[in-house]
Amino acid sequence: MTASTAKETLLHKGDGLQVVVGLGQSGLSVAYYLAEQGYQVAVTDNQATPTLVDKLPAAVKIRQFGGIDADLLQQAARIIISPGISLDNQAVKAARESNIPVVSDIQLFCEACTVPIIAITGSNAKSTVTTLVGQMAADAGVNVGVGGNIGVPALTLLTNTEMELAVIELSSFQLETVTNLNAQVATVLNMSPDHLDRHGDMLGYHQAKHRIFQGAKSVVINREDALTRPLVSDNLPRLSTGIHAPDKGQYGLITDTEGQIYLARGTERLLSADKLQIKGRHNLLNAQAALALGELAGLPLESMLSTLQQFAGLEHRCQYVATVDGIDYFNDSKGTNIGSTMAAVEGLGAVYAPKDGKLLLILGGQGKGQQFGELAPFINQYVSQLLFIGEDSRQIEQHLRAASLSDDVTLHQCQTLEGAFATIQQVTASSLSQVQAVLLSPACASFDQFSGFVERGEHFSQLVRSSDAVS
Ligand code: UMA
Ligand code: ADP
Repeated sequence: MTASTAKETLLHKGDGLQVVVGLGQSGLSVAYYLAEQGYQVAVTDNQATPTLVDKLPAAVKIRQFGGIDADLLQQAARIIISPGISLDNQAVKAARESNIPVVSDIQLFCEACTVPIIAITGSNAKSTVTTLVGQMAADAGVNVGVGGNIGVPALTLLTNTEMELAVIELSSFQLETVTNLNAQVATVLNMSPDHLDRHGDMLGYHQAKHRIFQGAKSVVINREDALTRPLVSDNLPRLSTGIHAPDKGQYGLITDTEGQIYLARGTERLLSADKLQIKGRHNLLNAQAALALGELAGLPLESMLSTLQQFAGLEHRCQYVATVDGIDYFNDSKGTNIGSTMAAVEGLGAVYAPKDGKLLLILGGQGKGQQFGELAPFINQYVSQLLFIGEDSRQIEQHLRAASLSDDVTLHQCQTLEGAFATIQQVTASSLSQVQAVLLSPACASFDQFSGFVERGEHFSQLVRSSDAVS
């Protein structure tokens, strides 16, 4: 349909037009949801032929592609914006200046959802904790819907009329247009710089994330990360997590005289850490967060502890791939910001350091405005070989050099994963190499070279498996 025929249609149909901006997964779910509710719906997208266009319901007749249609937006009663599109988009900005409300699919979801919502955000660990809590609920016999940023548009959960609980992973992009989410339990798991190219600075990112607490009935916070605390929530039930021994009624870790670590609630030892399949200090925090969220949603402790022991973690998150010529390979392609890469380097580095082993770390991709110098202390401690790939690799190298990277760390510009594997062969052939593990934890988005972190991780694992002598 051309712009002029679209306008004619609008003139005929009058007010109440709902304009969906972006026809990705969330835009499609919104189009379906609103069309079913009887709204007049229009869709616009930058792409000339969005891949999901054939899936649009026939009732959605106004389709403006090849650019976000500013005129169409001016005629909207409400704009439902996809998370991948910035509020700074010219057409969207103009519509906001005309006082047209702009919301995300999550706003529609929370207004329609009649069951308790567990809402989870954070810079890292969202998908791990969301999956874990969803599994805890399912194992406890609760009819649970799991969705949001994790890849299942939240609105699609509403088609399950038997749903008793919704567990929703939320990104800062989804949250920046949400008001009064009214979650049963809300949490910001952790805060480290990410998406600063979209939010401008940490303050903007923090403000977006903290919208998750609006109307929350209870909250879970991370004691060691002040940025996870809601600014106003004085009288709300609250549970906290942390790496130190917990106060009464809170979650934390207790270490016994033999060095054995336990997940604990107050003085009660709940589970020995070695009973968990997910490893590393960060995963002990994730386990606590899941228990705390589940507790505030009324899930039984015994059942949650049983789920915890069965949970093997998610692909592309510090996932062991194989051992080749005595070197272990780990795929942490989901390490898309410096916070996650710090956790991976620290977690795995601590495993190899007692054996005098070092990591070979592959970094790079799209840097999203982060300050990579913050990684330098972790790299100096645990990494001997640093390989760069992707479009921001030179800038990342500059940041690290300016942040006093140790002379003991050797740097290689490799451009691609194939280039990185050629370098890995040379480096590990040297008898002087201390490398005992190769870690892909790029601290960057992948979209310069891949369709996403999954494709990047699969490509890495494929290259590992096609290396000679996989043992
Ligand atoms: N588009 C434009 N103009 C733009 C940008 C995009 O027209 O400037 C169009 C594209 O042409 C495309 C559509 O918008 O047709 C894509 O929309 P989208 O980028 O919002 O993606 P969706 O397919 O709707 O997926 C979104 C989330 N994507 C993003 O936030 C970028 C998915 O999270 C989420 O799983 C899905 O909704 C369901 O809720 C992905 C993600 O990468 C996994 N999230 C980021 C992250 O985790 O770091 C925030
Ligand atoms: P998200 O959905 O927030 O991206 P994921 O569970 O997919 O979170 O994990 C993303 C990355 O963060 C992975 O590299 C993972 O190893 C790392 N990670 C997991 N838990 C934590 C944590 N508590 N702190 C820092 N990084 C973490």
